[in-house]
Amino acid sequence: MTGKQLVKCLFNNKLNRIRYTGATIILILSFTMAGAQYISEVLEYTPAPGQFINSAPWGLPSSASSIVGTVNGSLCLGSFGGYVIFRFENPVENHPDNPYGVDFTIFGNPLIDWSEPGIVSVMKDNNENSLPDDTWYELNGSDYYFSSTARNYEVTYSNPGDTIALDVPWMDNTGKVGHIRANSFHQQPYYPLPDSFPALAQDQYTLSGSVIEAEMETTSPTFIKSRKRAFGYADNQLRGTAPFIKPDNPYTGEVENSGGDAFDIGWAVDSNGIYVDLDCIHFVKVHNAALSAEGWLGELSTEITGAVDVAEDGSTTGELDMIVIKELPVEIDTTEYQLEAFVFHKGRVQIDKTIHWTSSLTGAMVNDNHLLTVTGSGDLVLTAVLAEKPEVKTEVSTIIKLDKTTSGLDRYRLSEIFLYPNPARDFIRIKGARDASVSIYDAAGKRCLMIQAYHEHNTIDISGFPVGLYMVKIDHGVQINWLKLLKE
Ligand SMILES: [Ca+2]
Ligand SMILES: [Ca+2]
Ligand SMILES: [Ca+2]
Ligand SMILES: [Ca+2]
Repeated sequence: MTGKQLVKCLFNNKLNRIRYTGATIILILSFTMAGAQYISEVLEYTPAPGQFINSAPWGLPSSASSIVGTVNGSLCLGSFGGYVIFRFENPVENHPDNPYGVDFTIFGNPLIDWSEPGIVSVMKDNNENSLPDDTWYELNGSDYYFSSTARNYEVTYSNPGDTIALDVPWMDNTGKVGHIRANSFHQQPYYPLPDSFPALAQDQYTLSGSVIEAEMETTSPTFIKSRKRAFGYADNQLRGTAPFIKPDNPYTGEVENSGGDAFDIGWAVDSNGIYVDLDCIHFVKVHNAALSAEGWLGELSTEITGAVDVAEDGSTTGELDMIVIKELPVEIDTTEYQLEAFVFHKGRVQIDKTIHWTSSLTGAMVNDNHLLTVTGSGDLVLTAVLAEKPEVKTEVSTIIKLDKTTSGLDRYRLSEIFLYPNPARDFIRIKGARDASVSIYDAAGKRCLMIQAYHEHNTIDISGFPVGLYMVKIDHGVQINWLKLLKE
């Protein structure tokens, strides 16, 4: 943050303090007290239907109040899209001396194998009216580049009526339908009731936002897992110990310091997915990012127990690089499988870094485009190592079962999909693409080009692109490939 930006943040803060308190003496105190801010006010709580909604302690308006001034409240957002908007009394600074670059921590109630990820968005009070009527910027988490992540997802929930728990039907904006299932543990209606949530329509309502795929493991019906995401989601990382102003390092799997989910304002992106540099923020929004119903445990629903900003501390250091790999299915029955792996530095994607792969299974190999090929069956552990920094590594595992009858899916041979020439100056073609949707992203994650119904003989004009590295997404519906492109 520049000195000028800092002054602007503090000046905004000063105006707010005067507006709220009229007491300049408190204003001076707030300038000298470092960190240690909890949520000061919840501005909106709009849950999605869910088993904890309409009942204490998790799903009433009083639940929203419970997360103010503490890290031990109890608030449930319900199913996908349910959200809460809160603020801290003073702006949260994106300060360069904050540990690991992270600026605030949100606490939830995750377990070791039970994550209920929420996506966090932030807003700066640009018009200085103390209202969240400015622009939301989403904080990009580890799963942002996965093929299963989507923006602008919408789910409409319909009220089944009655005064007892009934399945709540939903339909998404791709036409998919399902139910939030009623269970025997929670017998009140799951659709928000008018007494508590008078602003919500009683026939149906729609919630929207980015969606990620929950990584559910259901091979054992009595021990269902929802795997922890790598970084950047609420209700995901375990809690550590006080003081809570000293945060977890989000780029390591272990719990450091306060634990909980640490967020860096530097992960903020605009609606085009381009990183923006905010010097401070005033409002935070969390929405449940996953739509999933799993057996007797009920739907995934983000919980929040409080939030706190972090204290500046230039002396705290730790690993800031991370390799994130999309989890593999429990079993793979094909000789080729497209991996999705991304290198991050301080939570921002780095597409020019090289990953080296090693495998526990003879004959298994991963090429430069992260395409896995195998020649035989067995347990497979893949280790991805950052070439320039071997201590940064990530493992994924699966079981290769080639003898199993393969599905009837008409798979393309993945190794036959490649783009050429590469490096390229004016145009590229993608061999093996048939009626595919092709998108090209730049190093900032911005989509520069999208072509529908692409066929392998067509040329793609990239002559206007700036020189640099790009990621090309080739979507065949049944499968998605990511390839790197170097523009000269
Ligand atoms: Ca930061
Ligand atoms: Ca939870
Ligand atoms: Ca405003
Ligand atoms: Ca950590």
